[in-house]
Amino acid sequence: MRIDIIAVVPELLQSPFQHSIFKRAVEKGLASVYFHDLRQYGLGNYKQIDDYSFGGGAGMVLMIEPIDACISALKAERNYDEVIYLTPDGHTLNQPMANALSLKENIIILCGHYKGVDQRVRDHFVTKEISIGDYVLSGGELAAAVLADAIVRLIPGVLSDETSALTDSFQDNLLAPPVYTRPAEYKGWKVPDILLSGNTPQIDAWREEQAYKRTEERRPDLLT
Ligand code: 6GU
Repeated sequence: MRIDIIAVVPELLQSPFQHSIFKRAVEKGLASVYFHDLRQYGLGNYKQIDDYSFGGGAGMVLMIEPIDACISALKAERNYDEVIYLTPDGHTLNQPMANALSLKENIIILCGHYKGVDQRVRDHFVTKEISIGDYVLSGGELAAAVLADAIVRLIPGVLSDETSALTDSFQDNLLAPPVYTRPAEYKGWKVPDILLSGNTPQIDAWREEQAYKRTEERRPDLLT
């Protein structure tokens, strides 16, 4: 999978992609990520990318020309399955959306900034609008890192233990159960006996029960 990210502050994006999951995915040739500085497509000597909102109101709006120039340059090179716009008024990201996106070949992620982008960008270039939750970030860059992480770790072969994505929270609409590692006792705090028993069917049953209890307590909405 190839991911092209268009951002106003691409510097915010560098570091998360140089470690762990992304690093491994890139090294294995399973994913590649490219960053594009919208400013490079800006208008005139000042490389203008935003302007005042028609009709008045506070906040600048990202202009259509630089975004069209950047997206068109990318589309001239290859076909894209999706052009995703990250915005707090998008559809809230969930695991099924991440699963579906992990099967795509090439995607563009456009990060919003300021008061957002000219509506015509959304009407004519964008194919999906995604929010990462009900709170407001200063820009879409960090949201892009979150979205890309959620997608890339699901590409087959990226995780070393193939089963581990399957037992994630949300993958079966249940939160993950508690996990423990050595030592079996620390300051008198013991690991549940069942996990040390070696009885796999009983351990599986315990984990499922714990996952259910945790979900009921914290996220009853997932059970309905
Ligand atoms: Cl995608 N962008 C911004 N600016 N804020 C957000 C968001 C996105 N998702 C949640 N909050």
